[in-house]
Amino acid sequence: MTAPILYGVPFSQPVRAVMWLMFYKQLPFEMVLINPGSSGETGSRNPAYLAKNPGGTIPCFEEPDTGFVLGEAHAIMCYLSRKHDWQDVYPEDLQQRARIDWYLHFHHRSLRDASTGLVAPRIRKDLDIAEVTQQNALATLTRALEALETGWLANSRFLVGDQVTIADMAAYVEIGQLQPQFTNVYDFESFPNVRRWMADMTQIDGHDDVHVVLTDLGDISEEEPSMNTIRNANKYALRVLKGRLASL
Ligand SMILES: N[C@@H](CCC(=O)N[C@@H](CS)C(=O)NCC(=O)O)C(=O)O
Repeated sequence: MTAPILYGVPFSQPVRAVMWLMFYKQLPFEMVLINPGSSGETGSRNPAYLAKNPGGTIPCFEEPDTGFVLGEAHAIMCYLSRKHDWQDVYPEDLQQRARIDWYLHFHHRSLRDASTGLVAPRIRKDLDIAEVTQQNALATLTRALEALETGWLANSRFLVGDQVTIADMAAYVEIGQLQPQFTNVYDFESFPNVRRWMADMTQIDGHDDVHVVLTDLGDISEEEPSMNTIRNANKYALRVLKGRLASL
């Protein structure tokens, strides 16, 4: 069987979620660099890539043996979990699985705004995100963190019970990136349950592998990185990831 391909860059949050799952389950894959928003040869807006993923977003997943292609991080994670029967991260029990799906749907208009409000304005200058959009995203993020703090994480170790699932990986790649050891652009002081959960997530296999890009980029709270710095961090992380993939 030819290894599946994951298209994207390590800095992308949804790409990291899919990579994390595959590292965690030790599923070998090939990583192909696709730059979000670019129409160049390796860009997500290039016709060759749009033919695979008409939405023009990363990640995109491909199985060369069958030509099967799939976009959307959560769809890819659910597909892989079902295909390989990874019941620990996506249990077959109808209600447990439905609760994970609940979070995965909730995510898109809630925690995802961590990137829109705090990270993309510093990293994706090309998107030119309006100040009002950033403020709205920040308000949405704070409401979502309150929901995690008083609901999802109030009575269980992980988002859905005491086992890590794909819901945790999807959530962490958004808010984990904001922590002091990475971009350092949000104060989690008033969210102790979220902080406790983030600390637990750093111990999950694959965490360090998929976060190399953020460790390399470092704190961006004071000084915004140049496009060149970001490009180099992505390239460096890709080299490291490829090295780790070779040993899977
Ligand atoms: N809902 C999508 C979101 C994917 C997404 O927004 N990816 C960004 C990069 S982090 C992207 O490809 N943006 C395309 C662009 O900027 O044109 C998923 O989870 O896969």
